[in-house]
Amino acid sequence: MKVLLAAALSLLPAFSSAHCIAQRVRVNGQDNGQLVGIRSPNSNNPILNVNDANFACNSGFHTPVSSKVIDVKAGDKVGVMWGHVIGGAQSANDADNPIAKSHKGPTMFYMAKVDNAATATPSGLKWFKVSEDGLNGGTWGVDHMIQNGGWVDTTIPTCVAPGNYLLRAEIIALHSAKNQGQAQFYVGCAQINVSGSGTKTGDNTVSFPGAYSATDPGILVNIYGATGQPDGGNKPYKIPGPAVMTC
Ligand SMILES: *[C@@H]1O[C@H](CO)[C@@H](O)[C@H](O)[C@H]1NC(C)=O
Ligand SMILES: [Cu+2]
Repeated sequence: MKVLLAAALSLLPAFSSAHCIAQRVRVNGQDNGQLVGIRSPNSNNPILNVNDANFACNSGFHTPVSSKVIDVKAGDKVGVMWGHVIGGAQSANDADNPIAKSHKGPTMFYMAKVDNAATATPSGLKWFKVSEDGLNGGTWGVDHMIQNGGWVDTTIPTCVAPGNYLLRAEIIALHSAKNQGQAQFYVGCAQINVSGSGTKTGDNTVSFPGAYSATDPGILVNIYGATGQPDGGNKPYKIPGPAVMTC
């Protein structure tokens, strides 16, 4: 019994360090390449504090940060790829690439209007939510991300005004989230230039940090049901943040 418990505990550090990094951007399936047009951190460690000063776009960037601003049209499908480390797999047959399977949780995208996406400071911006994928029939947004080889796509709303934006990709890993301060936030920001004839620069805008509280029902949450499965206890999962903008 003691031996089993010790063995189980010894697995925990490896379990919790199987993190991920946002690192590629694709437009309608066309990959722009590794670290092009995206601010990606060097470290795959998550942010744990919802009030972290760098909650918007992360910190500790791989340098030089890409000066590329990726052209997209309103209505285009834009995707961000996540990987265990920069480059994807850490080793051959890396079971924790793009992320450890334990890391259940939602995936989301937000956008914020900026003057120049290559140089914009991410703090103090007004972010609107573009899309979200939480828990549906026992399947999490992160499960879809893993099924898609690390890619998560979103559609740039057709009503968005032309111009530069930061596109914030986010994953929340909830495997330890029953304890306050243990939800893991992974973020990266793509640099995009939207063309089109829309006029909106957001609805239900929020600040990062500021939008989330450590005790939000989707952040301080036990995702394990009575059978020990990460099924949310068959209750609906409340994705943090504002409602998705509609056109
Ligand atoms: C954004 O795209 C528009 C339309 O294609 C173009 O005229 C403009 O120069 C681009 N701006 C930037 C900063 O890339
Ligand atoms: Cu992790």
